[in-house]
Amino acid sequence: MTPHIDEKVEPIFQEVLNRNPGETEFHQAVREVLESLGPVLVKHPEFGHHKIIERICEPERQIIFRVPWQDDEGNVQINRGFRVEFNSALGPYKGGLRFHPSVYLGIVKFLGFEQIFKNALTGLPIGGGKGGSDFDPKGKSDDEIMRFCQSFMTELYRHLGEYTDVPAGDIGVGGREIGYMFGQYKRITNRYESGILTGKGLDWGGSLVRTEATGYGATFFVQEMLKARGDSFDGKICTVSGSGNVAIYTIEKIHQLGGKVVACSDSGGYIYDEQGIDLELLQQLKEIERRRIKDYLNYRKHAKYVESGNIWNIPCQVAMPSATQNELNGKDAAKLVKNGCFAVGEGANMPTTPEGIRVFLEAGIAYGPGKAANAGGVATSALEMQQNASRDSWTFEYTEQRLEQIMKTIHRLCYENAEEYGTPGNYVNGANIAGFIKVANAMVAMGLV
Ligand code: NDP
Ligand code: 2IT
Repeated sequence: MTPHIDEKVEPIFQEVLNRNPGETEFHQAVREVLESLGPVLVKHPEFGHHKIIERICEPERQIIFRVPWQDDEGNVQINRGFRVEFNSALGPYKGGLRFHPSVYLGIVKFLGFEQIFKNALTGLPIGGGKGGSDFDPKGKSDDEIMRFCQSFMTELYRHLGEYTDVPAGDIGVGGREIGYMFGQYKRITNRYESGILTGKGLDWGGSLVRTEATGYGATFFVQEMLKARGDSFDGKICTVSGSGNVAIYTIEKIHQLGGKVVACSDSGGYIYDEQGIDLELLQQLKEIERRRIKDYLNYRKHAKYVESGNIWNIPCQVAMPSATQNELNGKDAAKLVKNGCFAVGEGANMPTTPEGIRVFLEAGIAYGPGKAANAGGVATSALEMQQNASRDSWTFEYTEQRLEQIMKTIHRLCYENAEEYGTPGNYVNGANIAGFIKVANAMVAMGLV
């Protein structure tokens, strides 16, 4: 059935459009959730009475600030910083920071909005938020990155707290940036508060498996979708877009589970390696040397690099978009389905356009939306918070088991809610409904706040 907004919900969506002009990604993310909620209001009239949808679409707090810093040539640079504290019904605001030139309020709000439902699905006590900056880390020296992070944190620190708001990484923010930001927080406040950021280094409060968690978790989610259809990763040809944190550990876990990833990409193009992506080489190029994916060819002569190429043209059985929003459109989806793809798991946030989603749902393939499939990252961040709170650190094996169990539970929740609300197999509805109901119940219980 083609997704549409129920007539009771339509005026709420119109109001969101009016109140947030020009924020197209935010509109897209809200529309997708609201399309799932018509039947929920029928079963739960109290949510309508308490105006839960209207309240959930309005962030609790939005912070926008100037980030001045000096580059290596001594020039003054100005960027814009954001933190949108969207919803704290289930716990402190939790969600990553993105450093990318495309960042503006509409991107931060779409990410923060989706984070509310994603975090609810994890079953852990975390609310939803997101932040970042239009700063472009590409080509910057370590010193420049450090000065930027210090300036960014000099404003952000006053809004953070173990019980208030706990950021982490996202595009352009990894272990290095979290380190610089944690150092600055500690310096300004004179407090060693491990619980104010996640994704920390293993020697200073970080959790094992957090680096791997999003990619591993997304792969576990797809494994569950395949299991539900009596299938597995074994022998499957896969493509994974991106070559950053999420893509790398998606590739690793797929290989561990017996699949073969033949292509990955960055914003310059994709590489195709029919023997399977050489993960060690990819990690050396991307994690250590911070080079372009094109350089893979220098070491694997038989591979192919297609500049500005479209990775979704490559035939595969499982596709895992793990780069950025709207990277897979209706045409790409149709091509994937035509080429025999029968499972899609989103490591990235909102990588598939609404037309693409429609194609996947109409084709009846297993389609796991980002807010469910990539929840393993933030879930493991919540496990890092647990370890910090108890001044403990768990083993890799134990933490990975917890992650796998969480992903299984999220899959089951999505699967069951999709069935209960009359759209079996539709993980989009399942995720939106299951996440929304948890947050809505908490908001009703806490009164008008
Ligand atoms: P990284 O910065 O580590 O990697 C991002 C990758 O995506 C790079 O290969 C990058 O290529 C590519 N990319 C980014 N922006 C664009 C763009 N506008 N066009 C084309 N390619 C692009 O980020 P992550 O791996 O952490 O994040 C990837 C996705 O996963 C994002 O959607 C993020 O929101 C989501 N996510 C991340 C989580 C985490 O824990 N890190 C958790 C849940 C979701 P290039 O280097 O050329 O820019
Ligand atoms: O989109 C996401 O879930 C993240 N970038 C991870 C957030 C977190 O707080 O770990």
